[in-house]
Amino acid sequence: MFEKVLIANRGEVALRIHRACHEMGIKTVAVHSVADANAMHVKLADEAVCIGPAGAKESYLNKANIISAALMTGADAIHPGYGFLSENADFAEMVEAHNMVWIGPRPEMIRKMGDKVAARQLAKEAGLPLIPGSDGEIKNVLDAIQWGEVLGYPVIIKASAGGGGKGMRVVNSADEMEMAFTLAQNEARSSFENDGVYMEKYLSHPRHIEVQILADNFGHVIHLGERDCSLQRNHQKILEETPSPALNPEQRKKLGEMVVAAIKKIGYSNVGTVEFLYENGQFYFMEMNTRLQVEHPITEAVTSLDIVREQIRLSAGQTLDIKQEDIQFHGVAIECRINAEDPNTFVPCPGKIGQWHVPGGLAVRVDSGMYAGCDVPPNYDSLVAKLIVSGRTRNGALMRLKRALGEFVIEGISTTIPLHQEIIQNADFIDGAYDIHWLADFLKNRAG
Ligand code: MV4
Repeated sequence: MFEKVLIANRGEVALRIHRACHEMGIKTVAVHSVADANAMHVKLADEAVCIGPAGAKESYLNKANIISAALMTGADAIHPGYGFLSENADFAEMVEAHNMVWIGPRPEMIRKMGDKVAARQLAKEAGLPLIPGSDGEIKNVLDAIQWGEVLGYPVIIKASAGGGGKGMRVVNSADEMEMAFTLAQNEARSSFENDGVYMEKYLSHPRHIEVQILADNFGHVIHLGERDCSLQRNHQKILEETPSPALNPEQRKKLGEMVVAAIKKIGYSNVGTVEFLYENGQFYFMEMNTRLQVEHPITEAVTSLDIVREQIRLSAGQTLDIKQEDIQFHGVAIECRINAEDPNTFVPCPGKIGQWHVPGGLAVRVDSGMYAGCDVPPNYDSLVAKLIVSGRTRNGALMRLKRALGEFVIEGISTTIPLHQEIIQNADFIDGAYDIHWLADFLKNRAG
């Protein structure tokens, strides 16, 4: 096992990884920007290295400085967390080239899954159901119009190098195609330095359902159930829950088995998440995330597993000693992402936190890097805390969530707590009757 891990991240996820390391007897190295000199992830770590000025490009995305910090402190491995360099295959290769372990899947797998056309092909070969779409990239407008005919409108054009919603364009008819194709291609080129695009049939009212997997280097694969992440705004998830209120136990079992079989065929190892769109009782592969995810704690809450601990073990080359039949799912867990944002306009609201009091009690978890008197710098993501509650039933979890949100005190900045309080009292939400477009409608109606 590793003796020392460098955590190439900040905020709550840096704390999350630090905690898993310390429970395993592993020393931690924090890296931080100038703006984060007083951040909690720096205080908790055994050692800390400043890697650059406030801007993320010059600090948390500064590959050379992070590698230097790891070499200087004698770290055996680097954990990238989520965001920043977590799905950067070049960085993963750099870590390995310097004889350290990358805590994540093999760089080649990150690269393949980062190419959405290649990922679709891999998923298809592994037996996952795809959204009907183009075989490979679309090269020109003529090609695009032909695929539009084949698939039937509406269709969606996506960037091969995209993901997470960047560079997508819905096309409703052949008339719109020339314009949409050209814009999508240009947008892809300027955003990703890669103008590859492909096309899928557009699903108009799907849910976003994703499956967490764990896989070792010896072909052992298990799934930890699904998460419903349909509640999102501008491709930023706001609230996630497990199990999905849309699935019955039979569908859940089938989905899990399908994903495990596919992951074995693909030969993927480490933690990962397979994302699906779900509409009219059908699942369609969307993409695969080759990292630890923000919302992993809801899965931990219903399985009692420590996903980061397992990830570290897997990366150290240990076998997955948990079998699928050892996994028991109990109850329901829900996560609210609490952002430093205006709850009505979503404008980021960095600043100095005054009073800070987190809720507690049975089945309540708060993951946060914040504390009373700390700064929320303007340079990074606005997430200030994740509130995760669980309950024996969905209703029980919702009652607990309402209670916990009411206990939270964050002064000095605006947060999205009031938005969560409204959402969880909505009748549709309480019924679990929401898809990926539900929140936009809710916000529109709320604005009056
Ligand atoms: C889609 C889709 C409808 N039909 N693909 C958004 C993120 C990116 N990973 C893929 N996305 C979508 N792909 C087809 N064929 C709708 C979305 C989508 C979406 C998906 C998941 C969660 C929220 C979303 C919000 C808008 C659009």
